[in-house]
Amino acid sequence: MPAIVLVGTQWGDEGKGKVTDLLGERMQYTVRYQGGNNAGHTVVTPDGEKYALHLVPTGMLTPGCVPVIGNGVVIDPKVLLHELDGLSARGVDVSLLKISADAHLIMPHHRALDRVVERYLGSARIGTTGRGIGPTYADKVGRMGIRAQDLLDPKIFRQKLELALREKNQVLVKVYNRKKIDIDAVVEEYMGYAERLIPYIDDTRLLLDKALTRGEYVLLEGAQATLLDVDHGTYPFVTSSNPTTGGACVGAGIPPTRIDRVIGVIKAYTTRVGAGPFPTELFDDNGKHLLKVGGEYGTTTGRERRCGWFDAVIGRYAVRVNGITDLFLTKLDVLSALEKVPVCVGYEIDGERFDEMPMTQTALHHATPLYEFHEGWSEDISAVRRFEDLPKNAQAYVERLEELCGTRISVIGVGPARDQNVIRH
Ligand code: 2SA
Ligand code: GDP
Ligand code: MG
Repeated sequence: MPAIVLVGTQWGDEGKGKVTDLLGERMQYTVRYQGGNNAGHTVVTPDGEKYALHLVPTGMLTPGCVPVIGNGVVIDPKVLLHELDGLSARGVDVSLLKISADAHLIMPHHRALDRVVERYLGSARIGTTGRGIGPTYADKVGRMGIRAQDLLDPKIFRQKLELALREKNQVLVKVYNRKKIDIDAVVEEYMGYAERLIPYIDDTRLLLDKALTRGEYVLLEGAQATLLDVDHGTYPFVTSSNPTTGGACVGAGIPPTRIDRVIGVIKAYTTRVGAGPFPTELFDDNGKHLLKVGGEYGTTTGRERRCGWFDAVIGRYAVRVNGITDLFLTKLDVLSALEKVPVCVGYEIDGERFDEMPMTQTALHHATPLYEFHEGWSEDISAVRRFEDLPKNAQAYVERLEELCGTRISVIGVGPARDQNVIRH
């Protein structure tokens, strides 16, 4: 059963792109199973080339690996084609890409609604990426979506668009005072995309089933993360899909019995982009230090990420919700040169101690972190490749995180490049 799921454990940007790229060498297929071009995955290849991927699976960068955009993904065709063209121009072979016929399409009305709804929410805004993700998933669940397979038949495409816009144009004009969307223009635009995208459209769940039956390796590559999951995250400050392991089965169309390992990617501290509760967030110079040394800026929107200390309550929660078998700890190098490294081991909420994620969102908003203070290390660790060569205090920090999260930390990232890792198991 060689299907492996890779999930983000915190609020995203843990370094999933780097880890997927590293594992990609051993994979025959890598599959995106949720999200869309809200994702931003940075990969630095051994020759120093830097790629920022949004919609295509990271396996695209591994020669011979088949990249699959699963049914659970929402696709903005214009962005996808732009991304494919950009990669081709840099010499990447994009010809193996497969797109699920059931993946939903992000339409102009979805992008328009995402932006205008955020504006209307005012101080209650989510801080979305503005890419139309939420409205596209809303239409999917509301059974008013348009799918990749609809590109195959211009008549059906137009019918579905007319139906969707009958309602959405009213909303845009009457509720939000925006211009209505012109059906003919959208049909023409999308039929242009169809011409180029049709060769990639496939029955990806059958493809993956056959691959797994042959014993080939499939990596299910999560975007965003556990606390951004619409069911298990800090709702409503979440994305509109299920990045957690369960979502991998639904979004790729493979059963849970096929999954062998779940790798959780966890940053040595915590970041979040967008609004919502964040108990260990720092508003002082330490926060600025992590932002600067960690280069914590959104890969898609360029927004500054909020930064804070490692939160073991979140680590434990992610391990539990996803069934994580191995953790990949990233960015340990960013913590070098700190005198003390605090770790949040629990919360105090209205006088009560919590070791696990509180049941209600209101409680999480009131959580005060309970810290343990670890001795820091001053050495630059970016060239270290063996655990025993890490400074003793860094070793102790990793071992304590492992103990607090309840799962082994198999690999430690000490820099952005593919080979900057300490491999333990
Ligand atoms: P959306 O656009 O509906 O998915 O936004 C809803 C919330 O989900 C958050 N979100 C993200 N958080 C971290 N990283 C993401 N990808 C980009 C990156 C983000 C960027 O890699 O840096 O460039 O800003 C991502 N995508 C969605 C989002 O901030 C909202 O809180
Ligand atoms: P993703 O969304 O989880 O794929 O993460 P992003 O690519 O948005 O953000 C992670 C950033 O950290 C990227 O710029 C990576 O190149 C970088 N990165 C990943 N692992 C490490 C590491 O171990 N150390 C350092 N310094 N940077 C890392
Ligand atoms: Mg990212």
